[in-house]
Amino acid sequence: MMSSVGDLRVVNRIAECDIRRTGLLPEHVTAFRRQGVLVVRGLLTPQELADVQEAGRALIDRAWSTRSMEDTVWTLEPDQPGAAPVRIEYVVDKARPIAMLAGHPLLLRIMEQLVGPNLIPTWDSMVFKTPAGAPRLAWHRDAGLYDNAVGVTGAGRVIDAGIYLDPAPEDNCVWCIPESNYWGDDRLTATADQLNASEWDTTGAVPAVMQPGDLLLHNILTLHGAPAVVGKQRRVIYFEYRPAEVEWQLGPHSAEYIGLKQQVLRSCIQMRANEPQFGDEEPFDYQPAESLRHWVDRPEIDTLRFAHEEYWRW
Ligand SMILES: O=C(O)CCC(=O)C(=O)O
Repeated sequence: MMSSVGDLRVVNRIAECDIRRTGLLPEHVTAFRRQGVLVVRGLLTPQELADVQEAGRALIDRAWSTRSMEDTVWTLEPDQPGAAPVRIEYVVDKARPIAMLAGHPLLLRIMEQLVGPNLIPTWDSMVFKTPAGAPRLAWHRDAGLYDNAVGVTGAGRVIDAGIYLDPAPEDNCVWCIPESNYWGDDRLTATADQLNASEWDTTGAVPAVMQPGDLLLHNILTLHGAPAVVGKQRRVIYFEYRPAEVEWQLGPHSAEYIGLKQQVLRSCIQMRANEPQFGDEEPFDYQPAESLRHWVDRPEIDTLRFAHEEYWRW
């Protein structure tokens, strides 16, 4: 079901932006602030999509062949029958095409518009379903929530950006409840408990049906979940972004983390700018407020992996 309001298309109630046709328009920003979710079509070119798909394939193959739990979440202990990997952390450090994706100028301009000029990357992960299967992802808000989270960021400046490497049809996609980003804790908990009481209940939710190369933005406060699936592949690269001033004042990471992740971002932008494939692009111009340029005077970094647990403030 699709309706059209000017340039803003509304599909099953999630607003959509055709990014290479219109850019991110004020009505897309308004829809995201209101609903806590926005579909952005066609972020990746076919070549970049193929490169990141190949990188994703290699990371999953490595998980299967090593059965390692390092930075990798499995459904069961990896040596148990039926175990399957479902998540790999710090993927920017593990694959050059994913590091270059983290420097994508169109992606970063969207994030700058929504998060503000002081955006920093916080989490980077690949969440995936292999044909071996993945269990339901229960209804939840994402981690790293603030006290009084709705007051801090109900309108959405802490954002998860999911870049799709495979199709996500209705029976294998993320579902979310628009405007739940404004719910208080009691309503949120009661609704999640109710929905999670049965194997898969989508009451009040809408599906985020995605195509490879698309981007799904969700406010980390938006209630979302995904059904169990077997026999299908769906890989999503998730980059989370936060405003540095919020991280500086409230955490969850230490102040030192801000400078390190700004260095990661700047390295990814530079890596992409040096790559002939992206020679025609205007690189993203990262210009946070002067007082929040925490990379200045820091030693060079030799990794893109800064483990959360070494930098928690809480
Ligand atoms: O891509 C998915 O299936 C959902 C991932 C998710 O909600 C999460 O990792 O918190």
